[in-house]
Amino acid sequence: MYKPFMDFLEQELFERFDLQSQPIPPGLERQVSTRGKHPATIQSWCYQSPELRKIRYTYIDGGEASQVFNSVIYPSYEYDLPLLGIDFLSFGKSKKNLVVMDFQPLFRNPDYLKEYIEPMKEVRDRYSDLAQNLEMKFYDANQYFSQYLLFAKTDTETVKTEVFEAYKDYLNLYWELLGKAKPATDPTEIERIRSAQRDYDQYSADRDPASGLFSSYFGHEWSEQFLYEFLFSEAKPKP
Ligand code: BLA
Repeated sequence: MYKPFMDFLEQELFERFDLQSQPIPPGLERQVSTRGKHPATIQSWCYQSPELRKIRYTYIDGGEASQVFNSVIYPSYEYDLPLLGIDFLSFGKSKKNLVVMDFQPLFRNPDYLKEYIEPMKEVRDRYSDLAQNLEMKFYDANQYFSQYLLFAKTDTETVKTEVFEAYKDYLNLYWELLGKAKPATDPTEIERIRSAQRDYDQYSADRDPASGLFSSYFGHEWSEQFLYEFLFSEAKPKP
């Protein structure tokens, strides 16, 4: 379902960046669940490059029951760029697909939004039926999401066509913004960015709507480890 999206991202990354594979804690890189009716496999990849400190993506292949492609790209602490977030989900035979993609802003002051979020408008406007203004139940839409996120419930045919086009356009724009970005040299500024990325991890780990899904497939302990030691590894686990 979303494998072509993952393959495309991988290809882009290897073409554009000098990637170094990053270790994933033992037991978290790949796991097979036999708890449900059908086996489900979860597998993750992690890289870094000089300008991207963490690139991670995960694929859950549960056959017809579940297909998920999730990714976050964290720029190095010298760049205040938004994080690139991708969450594409497909559950059940009904083939309802939820697609979310955004440049997740670390700050919200007008200059920041003008520099990194306004450029998304043009792309978003080309795919206005994929910006559905759905309500968020788990997250606060005004915290780490932009005004121009792609957020849609749609059918499989649209995923293969329009969503894939939109995905490539958003990715291209992200590479463009990264290419133009000037790295900070002021340690105070770098610390401000580091701290904002850490807050994002904490916020995301504590609210991740996938926590229940991970627990049901792989158990509570594995789920907590996956969230706090891999997906959002700058976050501190709840005491
Ligand atoms: C929603 N994401 C969801 C849901 C699940 C996941 C199960 C709930 C779907 C539903 O309500 O039916 C799944 N989240 C995952 C998985 C991982 C994960 C499998 O982190 C990790 C492997 N989510 C992100 C990122 C974005 C994101 C990077 O992880 C940014 C684009 C967005 N996911 C996002 C949003 C929703 C969602 C906006 C709807 C949440 C809401 O209703 O508040």
